[in-house]
Amino acid sequence: MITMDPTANARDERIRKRPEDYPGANLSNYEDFIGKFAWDQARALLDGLPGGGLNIAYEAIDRHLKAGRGDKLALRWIARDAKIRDFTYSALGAQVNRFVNTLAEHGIRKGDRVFSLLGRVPELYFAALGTLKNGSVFSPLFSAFGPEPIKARMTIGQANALVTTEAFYRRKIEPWRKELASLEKVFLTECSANLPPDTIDLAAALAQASEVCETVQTLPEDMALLHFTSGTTGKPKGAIHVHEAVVAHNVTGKLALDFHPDDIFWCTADPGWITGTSYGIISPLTNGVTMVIDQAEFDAERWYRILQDQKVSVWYTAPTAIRMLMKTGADFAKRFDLSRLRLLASVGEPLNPEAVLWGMQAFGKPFHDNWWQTETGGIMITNFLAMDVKPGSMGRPLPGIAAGIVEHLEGGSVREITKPMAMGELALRPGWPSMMRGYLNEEARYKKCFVNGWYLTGDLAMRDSEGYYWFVGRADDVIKSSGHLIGPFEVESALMEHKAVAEAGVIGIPEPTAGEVVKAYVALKDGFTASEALRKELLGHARQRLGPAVAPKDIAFRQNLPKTRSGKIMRRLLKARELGLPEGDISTLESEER
Ligand code: 6R9
Repeated sequence: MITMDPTANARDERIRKRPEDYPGANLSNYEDFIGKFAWDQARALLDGLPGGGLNIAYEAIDRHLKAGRGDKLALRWIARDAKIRDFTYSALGAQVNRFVNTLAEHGIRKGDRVFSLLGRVPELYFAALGTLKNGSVFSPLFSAFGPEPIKARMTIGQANALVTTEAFYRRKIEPWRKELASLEKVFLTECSANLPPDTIDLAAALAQASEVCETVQTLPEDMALLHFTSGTTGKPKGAIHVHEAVVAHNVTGKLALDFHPDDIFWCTADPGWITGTSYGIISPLTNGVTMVIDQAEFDAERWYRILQDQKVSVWYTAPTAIRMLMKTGADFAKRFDLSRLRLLASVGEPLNPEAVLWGMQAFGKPFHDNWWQTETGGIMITNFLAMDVKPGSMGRPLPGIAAGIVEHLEGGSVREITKPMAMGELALRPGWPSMMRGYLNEEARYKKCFVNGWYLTGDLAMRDSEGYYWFVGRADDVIKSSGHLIGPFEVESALMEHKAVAEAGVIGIPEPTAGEVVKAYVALKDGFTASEALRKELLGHARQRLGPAVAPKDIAFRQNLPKTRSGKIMRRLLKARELGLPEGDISTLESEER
């Protein structure tokens, strides 16, 4: 039985675990395990390619086929209408091979960049694994992006091929396709009889392709994945991940998500964001578990039914979804048989202590928060199954990961602070296999992340005397809304394209369910007057260009926006004013703006 200590105060509160709460856990004694762990052991858990080299797709599928595990269910896909399509490891492998042969037939080779813009449909999974097996670089885009974020990412990434639906293509790609000379091949799903010019019907191509192929020889340091992320300023950054990352994807699945061969795993994240790729595709497959994929969007009853009917044992979700479930009450959860659930995990945004504790009421188990980033490629800090959970804490570092809290010193250097509960920037000692190898074509931005041998995460945090980490906030202006990372600059740029907008400043406003929502402040050009009609027009303009996942939910007009003397909009001040917080140091504010 998991018990809670009701006498403890918030920070000391803990959900105690006893050995019967984690029978057979892969990591049962943290200190002991940490002392013995080495990345070479993790490497040895994988096969590597025959003849040398390493390839993520080979470890995810072919290795299991070779070992006679081809009949095991790899992927159960639940369509929006609740119909089910099952793929064993060998059936999935056959589809992946068809995709590889299709790419090869169309001249897409090793190192070429293949983007996807798809909902959670089986073709997305064939494309991800097939691209990797072909030695090409896979870059998944979130299907709720509008044309601008898509164009920006495909241009930075110099896309050679794209897999998308005909409808997305017509609406989000075709209008600007000619501007991207590198984009040679466009594969379409859900095609009409009237295929747009210069595109390929993917279903027809797959049907003709052979089910047999060899893995293209890739080396551990060959580029495999390009995941876009956002910073405070400038364009989105393409974080480069290599095939070697699979070493971390695989072992963190065992250690943080406690994967065992019989597990049925559901990662609710979309592969358009890194959680949905690292843990929604690669980690479960390399660990040989069965994964469930739901095409539909969040719906409390549907989700409980999936957990029950699919006998999900390990569930990886996000705070926004947990908070939406909380709204429907713990009693609702109890109507379902959720007895197979043995590990509940959460990532992507701060998980409030109430949500951890609500897990106890609804499921008899806490949510296990964990922390990582697009840049780190895999889970870095987690509440392990076999360890007491402190509600509100992100947990402790994974074996092989050295974390610290650092303070910034004059002159640009940093120093570790070891005093318990002192706030500073969360930093990691680089060197684990899934660490990004760069931001594509952005050497300076990449280099800026490393100071005095630390990788600086951009998050503020504290560490307590037992080594548990506590999230405090972002050190920059990046926004996390429903677990999706949004760069304010990208939103501001889209607003600035409207003829009425002179300046735009974009911030995240706290919101109880989504964590934060995007809000924009706009100053108009001379000759334009603020009105409700114009506000609606701007909201529509942003939504059409950026898509619903990124566009602001609210826009407010201002005469001027607060700026520094060098002309940068002070988002921090916009936020302080919005929230009625102290304005802090405003010495750099341009005088006429005060
Ligand atoms: C995996 C992923 C990374 C940023 C990260 C931090 C926030 C992630 C968190 C968390 C509080 C947690 N974040 N996990 N904040 N508690 N458990 O989400 O990657 O989209 O790159 O976002 O998300 O701010 O720096 P990514």
